[in-house]
Amino acid sequence: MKNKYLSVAALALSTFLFVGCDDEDIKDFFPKPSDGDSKNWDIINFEMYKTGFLTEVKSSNGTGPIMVNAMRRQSNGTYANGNHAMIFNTHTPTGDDTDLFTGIHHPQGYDLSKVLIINQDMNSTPNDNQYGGTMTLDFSSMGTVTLHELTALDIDKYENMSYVRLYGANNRMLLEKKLMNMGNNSVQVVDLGNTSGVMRLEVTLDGTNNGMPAGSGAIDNIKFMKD
Ligand SMILES: [Ca+2]
Ligand SMILES: [Ca+2]
Ligand SMILES: [Ca+2]
Repeated sequence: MKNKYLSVAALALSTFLFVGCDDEDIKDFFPKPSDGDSKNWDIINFEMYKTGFLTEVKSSNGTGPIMVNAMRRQSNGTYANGNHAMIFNTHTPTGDDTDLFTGIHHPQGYDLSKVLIINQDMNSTPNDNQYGGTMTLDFSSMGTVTLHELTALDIDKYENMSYVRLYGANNRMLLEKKLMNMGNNSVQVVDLGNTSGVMRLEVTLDGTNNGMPAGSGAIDNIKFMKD
């Protein structure tokens, strides 16, 4: 008898749960992955690298190499010679770049750990260049790739000419996306529209601050797939 009462109670409870849990509730509980997130994107997150200069990276799966270059703009608006692509640790900012901090107590709760910056000089201490420039990732060793998204850090109000641009064969521009100006330490995930046929990704940090060229910030978590 005891068992029978229990099974009746269980049936009543399951009926209650079934009735009380309509489709909307189920959707809320299991949020749908955004378009493309169900695919196995390769991700460049820079976590396998120490702080310092670098000229190529691999994805966290070892896909690559992807050639990396950073052109540094100078205070007079011209570009310096040399590749200034630098790995920066956002947990322990160097070069007075606390606006590139992420981790515990980040205002939006992001932890990007290692990111890519344009260094302000050729010294080995990571130090973000305040006058802007262009970071380039060249995927052409793999033929072409599809770009899903990237994450940008610390794009300030006065850096309002900052763009992500994707290029394919014959240097044709396939996508141009303006970065949002969200201020110090801000993190934004930039949708790259699952653009295929990409050979090169360029991120240009550009603006004007008190009459001087401006553009600082970092990139991370570039999600792509070989075509
Ligand atoms: Ca700095
Ligand atoms: Ca990272
Ligand atoms: Ca800043």
